[in-house]
Amino acid sequence: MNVSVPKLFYSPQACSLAPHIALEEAGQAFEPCLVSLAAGAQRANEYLAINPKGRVPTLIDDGFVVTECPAVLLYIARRYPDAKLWPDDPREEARCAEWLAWCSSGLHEAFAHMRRPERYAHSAHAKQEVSEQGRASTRQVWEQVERKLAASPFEWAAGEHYSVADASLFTFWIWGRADKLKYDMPTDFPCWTQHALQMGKRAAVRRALKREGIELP
Ligand SMILES: N[C@@H](CCC(=O)N[C@@H](CS)C(=O)NCC(=O)O)C(=O)O
Repeated sequence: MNVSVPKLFYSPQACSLAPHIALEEAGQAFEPCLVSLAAGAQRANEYLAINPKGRVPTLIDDGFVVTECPAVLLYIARRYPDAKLWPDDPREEARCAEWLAWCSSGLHEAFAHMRRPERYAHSAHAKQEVSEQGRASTRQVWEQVERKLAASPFEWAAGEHYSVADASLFTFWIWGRADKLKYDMPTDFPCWTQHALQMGKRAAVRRALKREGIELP
């Protein structure tokens, strides 16, 4: 019998890390498919035929294709309900959705202005300005995340329970530590770092980090 398993198209240290973690948390078979952004593989015709946006992540489950981190994470959580990755409680659910939206439209977009100014401006001068402003906005939004976590009495992003919001938040902690931003995460973002350390204790997180060649927090 030919049993197809979900395929996750990911690139190391990209935002696809969050669904990668979620699939590991689900504990069911999946096929990780590397799309090296460093090598420009997202622009290859073969990949564009799967995801015309030319971005990761893409998840394919038995012919069903889903893109965009919040949607991919929601799908994984609903597809594997036993893993309890999506909150039942309405307030935790709203908080989880809030984090996913903010990570995608706030954190990721601020970072994209810094890293990909050519998306937003044309002349060299304008691109430089967008990039510089993007760097400043990224720092501001990272500080907002830290304040939001500091004000929360809960261990996990959505509340008492672990959820896909934690995987998403963790991905941006990894970006904060990485070369492009090089923030001193433990000193400048202690609550977020505490969260990252908790994440690093989870076997599923460790498996995903290992596959992507990322150091533990
Ligand atoms: N809004 C999308 C953003 C996806 C995205 O921009 N992914 C980046 C990696 S973090 C990418 O594939 N970039 C490739 C490129 O810009 O060429 C989502 O939430 O999934």
